Amino acid sequence: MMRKEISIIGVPMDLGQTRRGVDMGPSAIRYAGVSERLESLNYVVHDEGDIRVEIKERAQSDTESNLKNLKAVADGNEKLGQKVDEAIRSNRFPLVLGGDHSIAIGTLAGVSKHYKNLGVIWYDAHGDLNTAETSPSGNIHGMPLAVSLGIGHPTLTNIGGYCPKVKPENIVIIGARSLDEGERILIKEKGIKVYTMHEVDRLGMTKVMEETISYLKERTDGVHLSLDLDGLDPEAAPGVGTPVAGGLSYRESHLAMEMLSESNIITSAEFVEINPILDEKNKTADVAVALMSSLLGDTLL
Ligand code: 4U7
Ligand code: MN
Ligand code: MN
Ligand code: MN
Repeated sequence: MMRKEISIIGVPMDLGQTRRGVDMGPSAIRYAGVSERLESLNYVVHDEGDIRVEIKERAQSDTESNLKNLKAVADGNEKLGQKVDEAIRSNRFPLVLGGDHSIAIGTLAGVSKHYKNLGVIWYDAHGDLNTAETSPSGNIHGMPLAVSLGIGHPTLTNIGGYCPKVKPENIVIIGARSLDEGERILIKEKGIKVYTMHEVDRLGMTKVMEETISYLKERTDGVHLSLDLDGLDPEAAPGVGTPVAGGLSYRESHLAMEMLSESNIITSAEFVEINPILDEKNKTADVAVALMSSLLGDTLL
């Protein structure tokens, strides 16, 4: 059920990866007019401001494992989980603004305790299913989906005080086109449903979303949308740290959001990985706000 009130929670996190600027994502999205846009759809919007995140220069890299800024990423996510939990307790729809994708760990920690069978749509060029062992980079933003399955460093998998947050059969990945070897193995081993760009090309976005919605409707009691802007083609969303060519178009993405809105299955959402330093005149933040608006019921008529 869609809530009539929305809590916007900003997370200026850039410690899950190595490029500067993604911490400014929440500001860019606010500047693009997120509150006004959602208010025009008749929501009551509560902007809760930003979670406090340690600044990069002072964050310590973990020397025992291949995990950059482990402690600082974990701290920010604990705080985020509590904020998201409070929003849902207040009967508000949590809308989380990133920040890099490591923040999905905290979002899901706050969301999942409210559902017996949470579904997750992972809209992304990547699988984000790495562990310290399989990651080529050591960047935690490439790991949040694995962590939410309970696979990874215990400091991350136990955030929120419970583990796991999601079951593999309740996940749908859409837009994948850059998967590391360890991620491919995990996808097969766990039977995670993935619509790569190949499937989107073959089936079309309409069919992909029809299948996704009926698949999740059958087995879940709430669905979180985790939308990484790099799921879109770099032409539509240039302001991201890890762009991959051949992505989802602006219109395909709107269609996906519109179909999710019609289905009424989405109970929380986050929009991540916007890097204003790499962007063109705030284009990527503008796209994010337009997609949020479609997701939350803008029908164009
Ligand atoms: B994002 C990568 F190796 N897989 O783990 C890694 F290609 O949140 C990229 O989806 C991860 O943007 C991208 O570092 C994380 C790499
Ligand atoms: Mn990505
Ligand atoms: Mn991602
Ligand atoms: Mn990225």
